Amino acid sequence: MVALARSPRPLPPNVDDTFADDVVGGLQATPKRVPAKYFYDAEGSLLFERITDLPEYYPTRCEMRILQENAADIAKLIPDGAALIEFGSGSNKKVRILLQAVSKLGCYVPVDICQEMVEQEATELKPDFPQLKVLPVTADITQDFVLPPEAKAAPLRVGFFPGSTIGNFEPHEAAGFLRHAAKILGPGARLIIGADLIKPAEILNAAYNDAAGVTARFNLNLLTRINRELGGNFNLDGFEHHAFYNRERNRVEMHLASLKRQKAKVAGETIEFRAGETIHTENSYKYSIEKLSALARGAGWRPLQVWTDDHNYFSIQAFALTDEPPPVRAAE
Ligand code: AVJ
Repeated sequence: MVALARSPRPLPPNVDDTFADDVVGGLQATPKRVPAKYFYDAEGSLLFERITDLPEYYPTRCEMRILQENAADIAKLIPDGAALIEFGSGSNKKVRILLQAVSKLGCYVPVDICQEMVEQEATELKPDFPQLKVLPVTADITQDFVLPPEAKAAPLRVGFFPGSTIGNFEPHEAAGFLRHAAKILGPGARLIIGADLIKPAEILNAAYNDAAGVTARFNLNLLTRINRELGGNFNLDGFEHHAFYNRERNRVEMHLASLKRQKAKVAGETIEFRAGETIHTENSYKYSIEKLSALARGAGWRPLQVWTDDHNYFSIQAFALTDEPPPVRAAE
């Protein structure tokens, strides 16, 4: 047993080791919560890949379709010599569609909190795009990070934020992210965002409660990760996956519900659970096209174009940075 409260791996620059603090802080709060970004250890990333293939989980298929059918149009937003910056690039299958459609990209910068992930991405793209300059950056996209000099020197930068990852943020955090992306990408920038749309609750509930139980395993894997990396002793049989659409707030919530009164230790702290008490592990906000463009406008972005699938389940929305400085940041 390792008594380490912190991950033993050396940390890449740009990434703070806040896992222990975030988990302990979140479990000591009321209601209990853990940030959704911690789902993605190696096992969690594999489970998420499996989720994207589930019959009930429509977002990835819809987004891939939209990208495939509109690649030439979307690529027009990425001029010759531009730097393409992907925020949180878990897999490269979406960006490949864009890379095939653009003629002379200056460089491609995948940014992800997981170093193995960005490096693997660079290696996998090499054989198919031998001319492409891939400059991976390991960073938490919600924090400030520095672009490689070549991306800074490019005539303009285009951000790519697919996968409805923006839905994991609280709306005010999403606004904060959009302002932060504007600052990182700089003058003349464009931004291409994949966002899940509001739709009937039955479809949403099915997508997050798949019959094969993969989403449940993905959710519970967070406890496995906490046990391993933070010296936790969660009993996985004592918790259950709960996911439901919260109509008032336009979000799917995921929770881990304690099946009984119990205690667990994490990083030396004892956490008590009432029977039925939950750890809130994820919000997946669904946006209308208007709501997302309003959020983007408020952060200094001008809506350019929107693409959707035939069912209007998912959207890809493009924005350009306006010349005016973004509105003064309101207190949050
Ligand atoms: C990767 C955040 C877009 O919210 O749909 C999938 C994560 N959670 N099933 C989503 C997820 C449960 C996913 N995002």
